[in-house]
Amino acid sequence: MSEVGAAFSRRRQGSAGQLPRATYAGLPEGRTLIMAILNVTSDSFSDGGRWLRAEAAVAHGLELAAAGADIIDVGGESTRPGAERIAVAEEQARVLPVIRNLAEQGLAVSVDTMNASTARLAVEAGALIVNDVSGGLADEAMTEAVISLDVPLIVSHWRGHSAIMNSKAVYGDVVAEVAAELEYRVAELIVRGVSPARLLVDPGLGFAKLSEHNWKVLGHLDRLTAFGLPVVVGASRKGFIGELVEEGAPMQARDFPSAVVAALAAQQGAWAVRVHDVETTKAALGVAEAWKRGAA
Ligand code: PMM
Repeated sequence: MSEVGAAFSRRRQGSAGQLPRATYAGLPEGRTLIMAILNVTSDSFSDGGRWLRAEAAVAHGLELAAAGADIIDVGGESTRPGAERIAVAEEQARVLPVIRNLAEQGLAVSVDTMNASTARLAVEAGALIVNDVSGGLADEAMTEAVISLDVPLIVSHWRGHSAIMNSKAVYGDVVAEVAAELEYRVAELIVRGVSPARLLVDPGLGFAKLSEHNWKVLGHLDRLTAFGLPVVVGASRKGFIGELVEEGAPMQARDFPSAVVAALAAQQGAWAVRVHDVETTKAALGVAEAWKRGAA
């Protein structure tokens, strides 16, 4: 077995039968958390340009928290299919003032970035979690950054940047390949020195995945929860959800089906769901929790 494979199976044996370590900086335990999306971007597919001014972004972050968000996920670079990269300095100018302000007001903040330097500055500004949709693959320096910062890292399944990712949505068995690639990535990070207790995984819905791939991966989410690591699911308002509502309907029409996906993901043991509409998600997660209590 390779060094990477051995590291993962050692880690797995160590965690057999235990629930994922999912206690970060006082975040609630025992229920699926709501990670609310705060895109400080000009071109995100569902809310681009709305929160580009720092004051507007901070005000929206506070609204999301008041509505019941547990974590505010602040991102400055759009990762919608086809999106071009932006300069790191531009990303930092967008997210850092917002993160600093929200963290100072006592909110739990994660930073959605593929850049190690942004992750470092964001954590200095008060972010508790680094959410890297590339799982550290886009920037060589990310692994070192999360090790030295000693912060949790959300590792998504990822095959390449937004500009080219749709061409990489080619699978024989999507469930097996996503699980294997993500498992390999996690093992690599562990071999390089990231503590397993600092890792979370995410199927990366929409990243090098067509609708049918997203649904397959969701339908077999147990393959990812079996890693024994906290699982984050980000389906909110994505194109495959949009296909369930009337063509041309406003983005908000995707919030109800997104919330249903959140409840189903919660039932499958998701640690957190990354969403736009906190209120509807909260109601849906309430159903999942009541159902779970009923089943206990
Ligand atoms: N999706 C997007 C951005 N960041 N982070 C995680 N952990 N999981 C996701 O699925 C994810 C993400 C793209 O969607 P957006 O434009 O709505 O932010």
